[in-house]
Amino acid sequence: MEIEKYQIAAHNQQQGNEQKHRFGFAASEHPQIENIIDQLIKFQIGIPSWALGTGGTRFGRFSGGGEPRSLEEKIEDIGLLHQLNQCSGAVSLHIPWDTTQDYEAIKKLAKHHGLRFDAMNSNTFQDQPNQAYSYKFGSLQHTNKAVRKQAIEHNIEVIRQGVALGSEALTVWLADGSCFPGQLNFRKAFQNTLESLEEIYAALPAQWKIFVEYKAFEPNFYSTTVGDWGQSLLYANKLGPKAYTLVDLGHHLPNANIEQIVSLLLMEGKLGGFHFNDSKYGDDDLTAGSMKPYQLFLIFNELVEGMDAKGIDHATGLGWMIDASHNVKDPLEDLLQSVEAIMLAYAQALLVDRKALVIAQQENDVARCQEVLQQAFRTDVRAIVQEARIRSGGAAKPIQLYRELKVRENLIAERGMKTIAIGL
Ligand code: PSV
Ligand code: MN
Repeated sequence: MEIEKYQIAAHNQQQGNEQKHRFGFAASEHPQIENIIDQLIKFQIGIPSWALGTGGTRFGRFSGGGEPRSLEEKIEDIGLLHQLNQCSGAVSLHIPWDTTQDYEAIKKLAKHHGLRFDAMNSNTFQDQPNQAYSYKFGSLQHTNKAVRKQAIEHNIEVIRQGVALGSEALTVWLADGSCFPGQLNFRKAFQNTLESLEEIYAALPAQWKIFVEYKAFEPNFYSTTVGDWGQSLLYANKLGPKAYTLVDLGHHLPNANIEQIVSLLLMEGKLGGFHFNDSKYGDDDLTAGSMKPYQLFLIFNELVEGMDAKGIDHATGLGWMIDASHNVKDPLEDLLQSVEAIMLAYAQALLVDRKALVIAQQENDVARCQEVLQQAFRTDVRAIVQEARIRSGGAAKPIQLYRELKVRENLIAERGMKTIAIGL
């Protein structure tokens, strides 16, 4: 299914003058509004290919039907999102789940939907059928060189597939670690992982980056070999200039100050990319901004400040991707909500009065610092984000139009009720 331009135009027409009034008010309040709109229009969020189906837990999975059955259908779904909001213009693939035989056809299809390929993800956390060695006790860290070699080769194969599709980054997330004290020699595990990553790094084409994603725990519950940003940064520094840290918002121990992590990684020139999601307890993979919208804003506040300080382009400087799972919502509606929350946080961060904040910080005027930040956070920027979306050809109210056009019902009619998207 595809949404036609005239359907979006008719929907936008129907919204009447409400948006004009709301945006007019925002414009009168913020003289820099056109600049903010330009930045919002350029900002694109990568959609993970593995988040288009219903997620589940180890206790069960309740599919809503119409899930994409192939890579082509996953791209079609992301195309629908992008038609609706015009800011989901990238896709992040996971190999081998998304391996294709026809790269040219996939590239053409993505182009048709206005999508580019963001970071490719390797998978050495699951065993694949016909695989010679098991990853039960790790992959790049494994005590057996042959297992490490197999995992290295898989990552190099992912780079090869990414090159064929026009991607320019590889994200490595390792489940490697240990479940019990004494199981692992930490230093040996680190060294093995580093040596393996060095071999993968050596296979990166000139323009490519490698993102080392960290995670505190799960599936291993005693130690994780890339367990936090410090360990990821160690690897990235040792590997070289093409290596960066990737921050997944759900991968920290409770109450970690993620905005401070982001700020320091940017300072070190080592922040490469993001996996957006939200959480209450652990790696819950919930809709971005659904639990802690203030935290999301504070992260964007550091991003904007830190990127501007370094002259990094907001839209292209980092890999902006979602990594979420949807147990009870329609995956496409959930992704629309995540993208919207990210855009709102970005817009609010662009509104922060930086000069006033610098002065207040310099003067140790703590109350004023909070006032400056919360002035931006408490601003209703929905009309600004909506205006940017409408100007770039998207729908004023993406979820409303999605429902009016009965997109899910159409997908179920096309694909059936019992389809299962390949992924987790
Ligand atoms: C691991 O929890 C993770 O965040 C990594 O990014 C994986 O690639 C992704 O989820 C899907 O399993
Ligand atoms: Mn992730």
